[in-house]
Amino acid sequence: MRSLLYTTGSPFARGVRVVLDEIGLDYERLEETTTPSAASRAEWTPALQVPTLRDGDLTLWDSGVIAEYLLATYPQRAGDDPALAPSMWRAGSEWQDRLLFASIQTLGTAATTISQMRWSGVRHHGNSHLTRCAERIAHLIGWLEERIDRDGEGLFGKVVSVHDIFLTCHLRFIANRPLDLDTRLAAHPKIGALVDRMEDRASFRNNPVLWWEPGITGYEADGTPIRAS
Ligand SMILES: N[C@@H](CCC(=O)N[C@@H](CS)C(=O)NCC(=O)O)C(=O)O
Repeated sequence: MRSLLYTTGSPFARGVRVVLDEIGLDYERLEETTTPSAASRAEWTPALQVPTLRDGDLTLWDSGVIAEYLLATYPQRAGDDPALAPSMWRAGSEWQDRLLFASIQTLGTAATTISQMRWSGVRHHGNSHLTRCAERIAHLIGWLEERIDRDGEGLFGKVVSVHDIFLTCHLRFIANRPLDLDTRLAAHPKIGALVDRMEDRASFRNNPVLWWEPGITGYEADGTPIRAS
């Protein structure tokens, strides 16, 4: 059986869950709402991070590796029109596509670092490393905006790419937490339109991003946060 270990809020895990839906693959959902002990995570991965996928005898972690494996192993597509691209790297622009994806994941890491530190009591405004993370996000968004040709189209044009999926997950993660981070999507209309179009796909609606702040311990079936009393 295929299984995915993930936390409710992880944007990296949301990207993998969306890819699984776009391909139409069923899997056991091992969802965690809190971070378990290191020993428990280490049973899955020495990185102690989610998402981690088990598919038969194979255990994979790191969302980009998992997404590349899924696209390469399962050629079928069950998503909306336009369907998910056949691979993460287009013939003739492999290095540009790899650079794009690495930059999107760098944006995600900057956002989750700011988030993790916020819950440890360190806000980005008062910390030089986290301020640089926020500046990195702003610069990457500006750079990515230049890599989209038309409003609403993705980084691969009309085709839906894993890049579009992960960029949307990272930006919506930022929007759904009280991080004091403004992604200024009004000033980046092509990315703004792309995010709106992606969130409208069934694969995104099936894997919603939920509001989270300290004290939220779970969710009602409709996504309403449950707060510790
Ligand atoms: N490079 C990893 C990053 C994954 C990551 O940062 N996961 C976070 C959740 S968003 C995590 O597991 N954090 C728990 C921890 O660091 O202990 C990937 O792409 O999968």
